[in-house]
Amino acid sequence: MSETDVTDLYEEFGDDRVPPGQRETSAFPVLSKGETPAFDPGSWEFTVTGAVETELSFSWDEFRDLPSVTQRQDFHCVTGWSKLDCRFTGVSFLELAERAGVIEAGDEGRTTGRETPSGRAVHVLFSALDGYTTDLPLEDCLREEVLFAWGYDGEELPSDHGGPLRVVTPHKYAYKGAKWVDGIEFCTAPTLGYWERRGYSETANPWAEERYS
Ligand SMILES: Nc1nc2c(c(=O)[nH]1)N[C@H]1C(S)=C(S)[C@@H](COP(=O)(O)O)O[C@H]1N2
Ligand SMILES: [Mo]
Repeated sequence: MSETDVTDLYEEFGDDRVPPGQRETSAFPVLSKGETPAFDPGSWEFTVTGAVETELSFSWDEFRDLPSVTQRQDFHCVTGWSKLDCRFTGVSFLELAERAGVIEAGDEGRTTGRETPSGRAVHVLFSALDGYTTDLPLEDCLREEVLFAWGYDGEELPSDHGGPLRVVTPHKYAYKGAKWVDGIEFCTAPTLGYWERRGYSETANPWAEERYS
């Protein structure tokens, strides 16, 4: 399977691949606010709602039939560790945003939030099976490396790491990547997720050390 290496995305943000204040680790620690939730492939449903032209929902089988990509990415936890060269396989955020009609390619391939009857999408709220939520400005999500990942290192994503499906955000601290994700809502105004309400940064750029707000 072909693989795209996006580990050079740091060049957009800073001089060093490992962001300031981070230490490289070879382990892949598990960080969850609670227990790993149960996953039932028969009843699992993924929804795309909010300021879109067409709200979408997918069963597990339908989600797995979506076009997928494999990428080599780095993973930066706000608690100070970074794991380099993770291989994630999944569906790009752009793929879902296009299917729902959130975005429209402009002249130079740029994307903009589109007006819908409920307004213009500017923000995204991710939800998950354990009740976790996290949010990001829409423009920070409209990037090829934001993936809904079901595969890790050629295997199914382990449940502790968010299997069956998690978000990965290699350009952000990893709390922006909802494990056990089961929905995205396109919002017409900024809204705060679980850690963001508790003082963590909304934008979470590791190269600017945006840890807390
Ligand atoms: N649903 C859910 N997603 C989550 C969390 C969580 O508690 N619940 N923790 C976040 C935090 S703080 C981090 S650092 C990463 C950790 O991912 P990992 O356990 O695969 O290392 O997941 C993020 N996504
Ligand atoms: Mo974290």
